Amino acid sequence: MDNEYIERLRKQVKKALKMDKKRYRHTLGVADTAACLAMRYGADVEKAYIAGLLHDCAKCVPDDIKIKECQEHGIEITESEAVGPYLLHAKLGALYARIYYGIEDEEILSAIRFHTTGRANMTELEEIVFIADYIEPYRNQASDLNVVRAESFTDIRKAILTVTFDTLEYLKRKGKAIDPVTVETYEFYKDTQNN
Ligand code: DGI
Ligand code: FE
Ligand code: FE
Repeated sequence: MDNEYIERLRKQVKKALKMDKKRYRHTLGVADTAACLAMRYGADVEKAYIAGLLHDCAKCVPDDIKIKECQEHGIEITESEAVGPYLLHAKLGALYARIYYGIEDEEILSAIRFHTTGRANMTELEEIVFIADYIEPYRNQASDLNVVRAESFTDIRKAILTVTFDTLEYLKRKGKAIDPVTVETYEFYKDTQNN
């Protein structure tokens, strides 16, 4: 990895997340975990690390600004994103990665873009960042984390199915608006297990 370049990105993202103490720690956890998963699955370790480092770079932007900036940049706001603008940190994060962090690599940008909802038929890098976000060492809320953590390193697609199933259950329980893309992710990964 290009250590000086990565160190610059790290400092910049640390500053961007300084109002949320635990967010930077989570960010480093995701970057390290994504790099480990890339090693396991033969993906590009540096790209995985960078995508992990930047995946939540727009997390600390106030929700009204998220909406305003998405509108200004022609980013589509879905119904569930209008109800829960925090979801927009993924799309906005990809935009910030490009314009503020100089990331031109489309694989990295789409891994950031889809890290919250996932999508059907994710690229390997998208899968890695999606899962790393859920299993990184500092996460402690999900009930079956140990199962998902082990599964992530043996069968990442099965792990994605477990995660999306649990997320949908959680959203239903909480009565939150479910984005159709989250459902598409679940359906797709369910089908991969049956074939
Ligand atoms: O940003 P992080 O907290 O690190 O993680 P994240 O970007 O994966 O966001 C996690 C939250 O997003 C979690 O509470 C579940 C929620 N989420 C995922 N899919 C949907 C969703 N929330 C809504 N309302 N609708 C969805 O489809
Ligand atoms: Fe996120
Ligand atoms: Fe995250």
